[in-house]
Amino acid sequence: MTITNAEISKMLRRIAFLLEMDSNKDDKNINFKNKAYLRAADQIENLPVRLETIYKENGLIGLLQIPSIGKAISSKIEEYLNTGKIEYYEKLQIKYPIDVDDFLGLEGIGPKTLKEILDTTTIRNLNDLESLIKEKKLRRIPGFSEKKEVNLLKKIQSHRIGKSRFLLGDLFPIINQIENYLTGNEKVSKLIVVGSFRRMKETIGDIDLLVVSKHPSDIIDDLITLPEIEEILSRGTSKAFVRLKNGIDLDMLVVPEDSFGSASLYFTGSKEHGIQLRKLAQGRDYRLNEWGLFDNKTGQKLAGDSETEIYNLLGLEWIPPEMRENHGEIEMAKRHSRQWINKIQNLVEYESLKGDLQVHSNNTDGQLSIEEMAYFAKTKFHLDYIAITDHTKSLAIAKGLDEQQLLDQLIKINEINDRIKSGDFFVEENRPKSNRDRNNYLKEAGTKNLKDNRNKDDKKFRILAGAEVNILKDGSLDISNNVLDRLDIIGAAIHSNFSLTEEIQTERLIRAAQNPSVDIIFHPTGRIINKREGYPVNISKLLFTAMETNTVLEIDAHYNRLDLKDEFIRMATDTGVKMVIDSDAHHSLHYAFLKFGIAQARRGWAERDDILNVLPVSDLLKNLK
Ligand code: DGT
Ligand code: CA
Ligand code: CA
Ligand code: ZN
Repeated sequence: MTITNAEISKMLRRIAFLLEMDSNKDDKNINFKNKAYLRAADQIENLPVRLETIYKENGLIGLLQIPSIGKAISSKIEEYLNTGKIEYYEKLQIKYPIDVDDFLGLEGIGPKTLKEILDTTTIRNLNDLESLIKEKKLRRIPGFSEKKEVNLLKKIQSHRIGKSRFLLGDLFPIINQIENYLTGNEKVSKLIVVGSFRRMKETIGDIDLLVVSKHPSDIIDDLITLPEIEEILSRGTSKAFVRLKNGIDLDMLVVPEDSFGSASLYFTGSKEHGIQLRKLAQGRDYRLNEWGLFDNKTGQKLAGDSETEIYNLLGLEWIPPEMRENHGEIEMAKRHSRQWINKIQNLVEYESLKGDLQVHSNNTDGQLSIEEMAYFAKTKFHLDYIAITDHTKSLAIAKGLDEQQLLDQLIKINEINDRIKSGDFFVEENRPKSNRDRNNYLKEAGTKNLKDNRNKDDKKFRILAGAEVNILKDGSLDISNNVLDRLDIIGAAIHSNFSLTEEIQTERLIRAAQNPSVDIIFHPTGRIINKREGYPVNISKLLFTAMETNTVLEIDAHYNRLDLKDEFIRMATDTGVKMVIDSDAHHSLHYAFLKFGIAQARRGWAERDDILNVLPVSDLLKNLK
């Protein structure tokens, strides 16, 4: 039996949910327990190595080396891996016989509220809850109202839609595993993941995989024995359609070498982009499909093995997948167009960021110390600077810092910077070790192929002292300007009062941007993909103020935010408003999210000049207000 990371983390989420249901409001211990399960679940979801493998190779000790996995949780994982069950969970399920999965991630009804509903009703799943609302019975329970019913019904609906599309970042580890597994097969000569995944869309409906091989049937056999697969929906001699255990479908097609380009062009999409290309082909009396580009008159195949060749024969330059949305790229990509060639040459590139300007530490809701965040930023992700931007005092749930704590943190950061300048901060012996040794784990965490340039310019690494200041209801900040001005960089963000009108929200952001201490507006619309739409903002007005005040807008690279959206990024580049791409890291592993921010920027056609943190730190600072 194989149990995937996704299954384990889901199981931990179920336990966390039931634990929270089971807790009294003021039982600190239980609250702590349930959060520990959630942290472990987050960690496991982002793990590039299968837990089962770690367990097979190193046993319980191996599990314990993973950050956020302690004794209690590791032994439950062990039990799950060995027996497929966790007794602790089964017991909780007897007490609360509900379909937990239905409620995981449902906004508006958390475990505690559900418990209140269960005290007076016998609902088991989401359908029951929906019926309860439709029968106008929920409002009879204290604390509910007609208005809440209407709201909740909307949330249930968007929850259902959300469940059918997956976040790009959630799929990354599993797609990498499948890619690695198949490319290890000597019968596979080429492999590419196409579809919305190659276009790096924020959410993915299904995974499309294209393989070149002379032995299609063998490859299909190999694919369908993957432990990640739940169900084979259909299989042919050169294609397979399967469902993975995490619920997403995977479409695999094996094609001959000389159709690789045309097939990847076709299946990368978008559909609208493909339709335009086929129109261009028709205009030249050609026919374009997944097998190649053909001349209608002679029936001859003109191209097929390379995308570039096909684009060129259609009179176009090659178009990066992130731009294939029929948003004007086809008109602009005319062959030899200077404008287009410049655009592509200047498009912001993966791996081009020199720093990360939204990083949290364990002084607030981050998981690691400032030293650790700096150490791993440099040694594992090859960044030259980070800004520590912890939350500020009015964000109580994140233990936000007050003025004095910010100034204390500034002193601490200066000390660390001094240690860095002295030259030996980044040597292995000085690796910060907080609670347990995570070396082995980080070694495995996909960093093998990064060049080891340690020592060369270690001394230049710089930690900027910053803050993620909270924007209050009226647009003022919760920290006074004279303290903010002593820090290097300030991001301001909205974390409360989400239901105000567009006019008021825009006014709040404009006022924050007009504040001379604010350098960046963090995650400007506050959305959480599939969960929360974000507060309404008049982006044009915000951009105008940003331009006038030289305020930077952030592209938050965390894959559940990716806020700004691509269309807003394009508006920002058109307005000349500068942006930064930040990981919003609460753990060093989160630096890996930066690539999603870059993808988002590329989907918004942003160029290097539009993104300030491609610059060295001194130039970056010169460009801030
Ligand atoms: P998704 O899966 O909803 O996130 O989005 P895609 O873009 O991956 O869409 P999918 O998986 O349905 O199809 C993959 C690609 O195949 C799509 O981007 C373009 C191509 N394709 C699929 N169906 C059609 C179609 O009916 N017409 C055309 N022209 N292309 C199609
Ligand atoms: Ca797809
Ligand atoms: Ca598909
Ligand atoms: Zn924030």
